[in-house]
Amino acid sequence: MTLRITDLKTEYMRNPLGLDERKPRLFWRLESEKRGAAQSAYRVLVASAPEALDREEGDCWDSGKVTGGRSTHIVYEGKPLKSEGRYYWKVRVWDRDGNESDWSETAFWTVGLLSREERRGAWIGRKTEPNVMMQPSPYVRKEFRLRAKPKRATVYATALGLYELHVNGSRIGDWFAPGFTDYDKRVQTQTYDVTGLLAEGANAVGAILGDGWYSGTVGFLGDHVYGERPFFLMQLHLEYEDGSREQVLTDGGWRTAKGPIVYSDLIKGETYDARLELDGWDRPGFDDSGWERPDVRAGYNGLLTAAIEPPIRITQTIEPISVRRTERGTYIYDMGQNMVGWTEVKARGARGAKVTLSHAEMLNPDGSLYLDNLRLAVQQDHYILRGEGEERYEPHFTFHGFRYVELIGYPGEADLTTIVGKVVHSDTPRTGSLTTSDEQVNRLYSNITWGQRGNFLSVPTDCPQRDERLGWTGDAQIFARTASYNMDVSRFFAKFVQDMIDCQQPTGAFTDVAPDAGWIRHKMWNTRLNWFAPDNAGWGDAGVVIPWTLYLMYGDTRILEKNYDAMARWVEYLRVNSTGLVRPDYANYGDWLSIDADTPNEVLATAYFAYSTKLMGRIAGVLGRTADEARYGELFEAIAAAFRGAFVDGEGRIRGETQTVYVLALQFGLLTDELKERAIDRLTADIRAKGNRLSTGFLGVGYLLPALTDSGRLDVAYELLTQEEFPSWLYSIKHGATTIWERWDGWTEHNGFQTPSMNSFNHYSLGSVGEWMFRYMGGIEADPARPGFRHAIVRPRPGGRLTSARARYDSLQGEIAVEWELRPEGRLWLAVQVPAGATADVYVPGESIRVDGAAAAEGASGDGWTLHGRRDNAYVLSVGSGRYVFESELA
Ligand code: RAM
Repeated sequence: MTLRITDLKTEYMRNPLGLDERKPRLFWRLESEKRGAAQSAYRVLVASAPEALDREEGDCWDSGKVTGGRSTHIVYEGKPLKSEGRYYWKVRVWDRDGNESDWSETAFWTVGLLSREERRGAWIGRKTEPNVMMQPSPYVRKEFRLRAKPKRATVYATALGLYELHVNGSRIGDWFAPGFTDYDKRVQTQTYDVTGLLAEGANAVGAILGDGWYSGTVGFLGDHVYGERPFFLMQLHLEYEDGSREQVLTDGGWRTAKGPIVYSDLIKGETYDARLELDGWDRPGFDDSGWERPDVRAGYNGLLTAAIEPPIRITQTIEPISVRRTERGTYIYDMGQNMVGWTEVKARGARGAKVTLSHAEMLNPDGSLYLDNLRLAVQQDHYILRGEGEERYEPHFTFHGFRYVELIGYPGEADLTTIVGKVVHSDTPRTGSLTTSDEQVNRLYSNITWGQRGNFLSVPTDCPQRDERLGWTGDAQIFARTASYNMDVSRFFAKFVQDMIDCQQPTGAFTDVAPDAGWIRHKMWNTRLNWFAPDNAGWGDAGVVIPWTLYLMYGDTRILEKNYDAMARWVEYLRVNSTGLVRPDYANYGDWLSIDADTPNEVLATAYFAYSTKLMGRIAGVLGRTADEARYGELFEAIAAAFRGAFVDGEGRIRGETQTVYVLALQFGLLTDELKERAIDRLTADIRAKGNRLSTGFLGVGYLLPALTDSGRLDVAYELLTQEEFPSWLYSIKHGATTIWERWDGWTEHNGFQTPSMNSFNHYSLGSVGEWMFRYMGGIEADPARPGFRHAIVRPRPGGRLTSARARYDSLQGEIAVEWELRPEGRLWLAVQVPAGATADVYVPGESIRVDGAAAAEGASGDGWTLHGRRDNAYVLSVGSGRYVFESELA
């Protein structure tokens, strides 16, 4: 048996519940000890019961033996799926010699409620308290009797707002459900299997409701953006052994009351009065006679869709590394890491005593919390003690960005065990890792991943601390590739693309934040803001760049198909709103937060117009739309020519003469060969003139090191990477940064803190250099012709002061690992690992190559590998799966 099958997934998830996808896609991985192991055929069986699979009967679908190596995105083509159906599946494969594998383990998925008529629960809420600005969080509950223990019990739940579900005394599910969407258009629903929690006789179900993005504060857009107060909708579907069914639905018969959560707001923090706790409210037998009847909402016009985004979870707890008692009698903790989430505190004290937890990213020079950059956000949680022994508290519907915590009003002596930090974000499993011989570069990589963990919370937010935390599209697109090396963001970004489409303007313009959350309206009202453009270059383009990135990294063609028309409308919008294919010079964000290097808007916008068009051509090609492919290809060439005509002079100078204009022109392919030479000379001259320093903002920074490396200036790329003087990545690290800062000059020796009106210390955009670290330094590159790493291009670029690097990427096929080390006398040692079922082209730089310890000549081949020849001072080999060791001599 040469191949083993592992990691069965449906729609990128392990055994997902409540899908509403009518043709879900199936995934598996292969394992083998043999080099070059690959699948030559597969057979999938899908059945309505596991027993049928045991008999090798696919009563829902039997794919038959299908020839081919594909093991991802296998589209279910069986019987139409039914609401609430359960589908079990397994797969068997054949290797290249025709050997049959064992059947895989059985996996399953369940289907949610597919039709609107099945949504029978009512939206219930609680009327607001008069004359109260910040409203208490409503509790809702229902008690019911079951005639027997059910065979299966499934909850379908959602809220306009946030909900925390409880069943018979247990808290169910994750945090911040149902997530942030444009609630005017859609809300996601979650599905939970609660079979194990229900019993014969009395049972209770309930929820605590939060305002969240629906009715709480959203960024700087104020509160009540979508609605006045939260509403909850739930259906509990029960199935008994005898086949009979029953439902418990939210309706006017439920009960509601306020409880201990005095208020809880994403941006404004929480106050919790433990004296008001409703002991036993989520268990049967609780006396709710004093509770009110809920307020039932008339209806909801938006769509209810099964959750696309991964759940938000606590993924780590962090203990503080130090604590200091201040003169005021408060305690200031250092968590040792700028993190996002909240703190849990334990206390013992008198009834009514109030403990406050205040959170900040930095300290002022006098050691106090630096709160200035929070703007209107209040990162404080207040806990009022009940006065009965040890009490523990953590907040419900709020989160903070912080490294430091001030504990105020603490009864008794606090120490390092008094608080613990909880790291909270969308649970996108880790897929990448990078370590090098250089501690600072390692720290930089760590800061990049912390920036992602801190900001991927339902949507990719710009920052987690101030009153903003919005899904800025420009930030997301420049970081998308880095993000997808670091973590499995397949569904996270698929959801964000949906958010972008939901707020695409009738003109075709993609907005600069998504969900839009009334931002467009806000821009129109607010004279201070109405100079913003509707279609910012590098922001709106996220609508094309992100789907393309998902295709490249995961091989997802459905995301391209599904959104093709929307993407085409964006490119058409750009075309119509340009003159002679040159985009206008009106206000936009430009190369946001560059350092004394303003890139002219029209240059930037025309370059991005070309880039989106180029990607559209490729996307059309992938989808077999050949006429469109040709049309976009021609349009791209014409835009590139217009760009050169309008902005590039005879000496190859590009208008603006910033580093960014050169790197964009190079990376987007806007220049002729001759102009390319000049551009790279001008770019390096500018970097040299600045003392080997960069000046790029959000957009330029992502392409800077790739452009240098692709143009033969790997040396300059490494110099920038390891530059420690301002502005540089390592400058912040030299000054203790544990996350990527919003601005190169967020804090400098010469000026101290930047303006508090915009100074986040946890913004991932400038961390887009992570992409270069994986693709070039580590050398793990995707191949657009065989996307999703069915075929990888492995081309590590040792250089700079680094003497070794190790990069790993857990692709859909399995783990790809590259490890290189410089050994004495200029020798390079390189180990490459390719997962079963995948292949790679490996570029080994240097002279006189050895493969697996033996000298090899061009044209040679061995177990799993063939050495083809030389290109760009490197040996080029093709390899199958397995681990290979190469050695060479670097010049
Ligand atoms: C800032 C945001 C974001 C950026 C926009 C243009 O307010 O933090 O990062 O995309 O401006």
